[in-house]
Amino acid sequence: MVSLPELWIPAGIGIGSNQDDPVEQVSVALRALAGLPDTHLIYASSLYRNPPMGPVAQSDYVNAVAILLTRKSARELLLGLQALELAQGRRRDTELHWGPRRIDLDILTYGRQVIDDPDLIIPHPGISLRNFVLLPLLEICPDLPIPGQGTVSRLAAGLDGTKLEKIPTSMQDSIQD
Ligand code: A4P
Ligand code: MG
Repeated sequence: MVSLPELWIPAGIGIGSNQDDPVEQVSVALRALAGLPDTHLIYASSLYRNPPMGPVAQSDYVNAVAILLTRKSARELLLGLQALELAQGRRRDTELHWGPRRIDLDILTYGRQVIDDPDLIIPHPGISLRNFVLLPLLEICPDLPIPGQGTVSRLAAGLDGTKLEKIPTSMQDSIQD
């Protein structure tokens, strides 16, 4: 019997925090992503401090993005990310929609797949409007295709990055430990 090669899919992950030492929370999340089973962390962007988007008055966020290679299905990956959020102390029951959170892990892209289910939308619908997603993606993978929308570099052209402050590496925990 011929065994099929394992299928590894590149997945873009958005990471955000604005509670409980956001630099530390994002660094912890990157290390946790590096330890996900059936998954490799390929690239991690710098961390960027930036003002909150949306209607809720809240503290600044720290955002970053990562590229994984995974053998998980998109749905398994979502469950994996939600388990990491829970393990990191995210409390969905007390959160406002779009309000402050300790850690938020979103699937931005999963290969070239387009998924439009009630509980899983890929590509993430906010990508083209979010400089805190596109500019970190531009740093690590400008040629990444966002299905139906063009590449990261095309989407990021002309975006205002003046409110994104790159956090010096010395302030981040190393994710290589
Ligand atoms: N869901 C659907 N598609 C996906 C996907 N591609 N990845 C569903 C992850 N989850 C996905 O998510 C709610 C539901 O979305 C999940 O149950 C999942 O089935 P959530 O994280 O529990 O709730 P949420 O935080 O209200 O939604 P979301 O979409 O993560 O929030 P947003 O839109 O990211 O808003 N400002 C700055 N500067 N930086 C930020 O990171 N984040 C928010 C949160 C507001 N303002 C911000 C930032
Ligand atoms: Mg989320």
